[in-house]
Amino acid sequence: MVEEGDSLIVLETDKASMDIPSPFTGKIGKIAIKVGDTVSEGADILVITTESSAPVASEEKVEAPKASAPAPAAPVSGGVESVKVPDIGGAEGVEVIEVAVAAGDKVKEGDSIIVLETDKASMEIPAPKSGTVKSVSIKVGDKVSEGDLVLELEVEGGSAPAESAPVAEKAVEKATPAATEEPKASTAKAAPSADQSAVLSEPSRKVHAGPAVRMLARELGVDLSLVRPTGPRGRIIKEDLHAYVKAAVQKSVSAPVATATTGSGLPTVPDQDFSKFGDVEIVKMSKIQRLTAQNMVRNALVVPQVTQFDKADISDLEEFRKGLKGEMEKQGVKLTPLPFLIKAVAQAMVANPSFNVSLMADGETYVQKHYVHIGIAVDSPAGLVVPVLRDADKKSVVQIAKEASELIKKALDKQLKPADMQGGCFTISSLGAIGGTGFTPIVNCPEVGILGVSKADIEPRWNGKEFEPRTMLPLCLSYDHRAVNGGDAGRFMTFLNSLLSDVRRLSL
Ligand code: CAO
Repeated sequence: MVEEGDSLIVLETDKASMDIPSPFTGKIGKIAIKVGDTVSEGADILVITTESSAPVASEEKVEAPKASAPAPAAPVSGGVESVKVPDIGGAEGVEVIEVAVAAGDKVKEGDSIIVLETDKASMEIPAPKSGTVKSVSIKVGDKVSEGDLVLELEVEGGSAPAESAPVAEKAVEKATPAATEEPKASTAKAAPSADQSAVLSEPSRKVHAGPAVRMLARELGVDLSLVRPTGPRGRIIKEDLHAYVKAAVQKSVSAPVATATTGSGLPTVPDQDFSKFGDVEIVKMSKIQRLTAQNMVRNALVVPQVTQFDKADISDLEEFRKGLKGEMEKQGVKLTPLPFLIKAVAQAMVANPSFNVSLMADGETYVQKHYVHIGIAVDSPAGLVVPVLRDADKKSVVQIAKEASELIKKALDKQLKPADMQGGCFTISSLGAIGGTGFTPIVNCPEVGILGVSKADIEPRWNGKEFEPRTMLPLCLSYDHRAVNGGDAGRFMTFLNSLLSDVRRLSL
C-alpha cells in the first residue's frame, strides 16, 4: 500500500538524483522496472490499484514524469562565474526546498547546491565546478525557472576535473544560515551501517535524501544531518530514519541516569566561561557527589513533598543527656541529641505506620514495613552518605548511641559497605551541630519521610505566669504527600514532639 506522495523509485543521472513520488494512494500491482534499469520519460514504472469510493477500484499506470536531470552550467575555467538554474525539463516556477551552501562555502564540482521540488519529483542541482561561493541569490521558498541566477562562484583556477563520481564529499562543513528547518542537501560519505547509536550526538552535517524521507523526518522532528546514511552514494533511506529513531528512543530509556542530573530531559543550565569574571578551576565530582546529585534531582522532581515545621522543648532532655554524657564517654560513646531523636522517630513510626511505607511503581500498591530502620545523613569527606541503624524501635537510647557512633565513624573513615546503607525506612538529617533555624530536606526515596533537625537554642516560653528560658529544638518534617496526608504528618510531628519534650515517655 502506498500513500500519495510516498517515494516509489529513485532515479539517478550522473549529475542528480530524483525521487519519483506516487501520484495516487493505492495498492501496488505489477512493477515494470528493477534496480539498474535505465528509464526515460513516459516509461512504465508500475501499476497502482487506487482506493476509490466507486464500486470498482481502478488501475492506474505510473510513468516516469518529465523531470530530466539538470545539466550543469557550462564549464568555466577561473574567475567569478554565475551559476544559473540549468535545464529542468521545461518546468517553470519550481520551488526551492533547500539551499545547501552559503557565501564563503567551498564546493566541489557535483556537490549539491540547491534542491528543487515539483509535485512530481525533487531535483538536486549540482555545482558545475569546484570553487568558493561568493554570494547566493536565492532562498528557500523561492520559485525558479531555467536560467535564474543561483549563486556567484569563484572558480578554482585551473582546477583538475572532478572525480567521476558526481557526489563527491563536501570539503567544507560550514553551516549555512539558509532559513530551512531541514539539514542542507548534499552528500555525506559514511560507512554503511544500520547502527544509528554512534551518530546520535554528532554535529550537523550535509545530507542526501529524497522528499519522502525528508517529509517523514519533518513529521518525526528528526534532524537528518544526525542520521547515518546507508543508501547508495550516502543517501539516507527510510530504514535509516527508523533505525535512528529506534536508537534515540532506546538511548533515552536505557540511560535515564545520564540525564538525571540535568532534570530528565528538562532544559539544562548552559555552561558559562566563569574565567571571564575571575580565577576559577574545574573540579571533578566524586562518585558519591554525582549519585547524590542524580538522586536529589529525581526525588525533587518525582515526589510531591511538603515540609512542616515545629519546635520541641528539649530542656529536660538536655538536662538528662548532659547528666549521662560523662558516664557514656567512659564507654567511648559521645552522647549528642541524635540518639534521642532516632529513638523518638522510631517510636513515632510505630505509632504512625503511614510513614513506614514505600510506594510501588505501579501506582496502585505500597509496601507497609513492619521493621523500623532509620537512616542517618552524614556529611562525610566523600560526600553525603546515609548509613542505616536497624530496628531502632527495639533498642535503648544507649544502644542506639553506640551503634550510631560506630556507623558515623565508619562513614567518616569511608568504611561503609553497601549493606550498611540499605533498607532505611526514614532518614534523619541533623544540621544541629552546624547551625540554622530550619531547612527543607528532600525525601530520600523510596522512603516517604525525612526529619531535618536544626540548632537548638534557648528561647523565652510563656508558662502561664511568666516567660521561662527553654531549650527549643527546630524540627522540619518533609514527607511524600502521595503516601502521607497532612493529618498523618501533623500527628507524627505532635507525637514526636511529645516524646522529645518529656524524656520519660521516650523510655516507655
Ligand atoms: N542543637 C544544638 N546542638 C547540637 C545539636 C542540635 N540540634 N545537635 C548536635 N549538637 C551538638 C552536640 O551535642 C555536640 O555538642 P557537645 O559536644 O557539646 O555535646 C556538637 O553539636 C557536635 O555534634 P556532632 O556533630 O559531633 O554529632 P551529632 O550527633 O549531632 O551529628 C552527624 C552527627 C553525623 C549527624 C553530623 O556530624 C552530620 O554529619 N550532620 C550533617 C548531616 C547533613 O549533612 N545533612 C544534610 C543532608 S542534605 O539534607
